[in-house]
Amino acid sequence: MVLRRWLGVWVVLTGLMLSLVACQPATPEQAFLGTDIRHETFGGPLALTDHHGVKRTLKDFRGKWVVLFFGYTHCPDVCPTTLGDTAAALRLMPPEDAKKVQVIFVSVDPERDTLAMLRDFVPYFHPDFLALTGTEAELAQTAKDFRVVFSKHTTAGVGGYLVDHTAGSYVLDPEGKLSLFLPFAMPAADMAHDLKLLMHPS
Ligand SMILES: [Cu+2]
Repeated sequence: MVLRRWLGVWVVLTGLMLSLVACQPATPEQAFLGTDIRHETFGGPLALTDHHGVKRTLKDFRGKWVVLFFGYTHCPDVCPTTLGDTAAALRLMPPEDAKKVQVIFVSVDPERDTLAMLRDFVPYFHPDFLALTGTEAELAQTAKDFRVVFSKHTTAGVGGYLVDHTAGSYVLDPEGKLSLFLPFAMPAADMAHDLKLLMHPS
């Protein structure tokens, strides 16, 4: 008899706990770790030339989640770190999800970043990454469209100058609209988390 009574209490308590769990609001894991910018309407056609010499626009990437980053190959820190971390994020994702992501690196140093240079640099991080570049005027317009800034400053070291540039990556949805801004030095696991949440909201 005593056992049955205790069993009854246990069933009631378990039921209560389950109903409490069911009433919990969204867990923190369901929030983006980057900045949600889905309400923003800026952006542009991204009309540039890829590292194979082919003219491209954002429309060519419809159906893909685009991770867009601006930089230059001589960058001593921010660009290699970001490209390496982004490649690591793709490797953390299920292959079928990673295939839906196109990483685009826009070079803002047309003087030194030739197509040959970009062909050597970008696929080193991941074979599917694509570099885009253009004339100074095209790049200035694209940077303005995406609210990115860059400026050269001379140094005594090899190469003669560095290019300060906006760090961090945009994520664009398969229709080409802004979704997230991922800050510089975001861990690969956090990037993978955000991309997964964008692809599979629930
Ligand atoms: Cu850089």
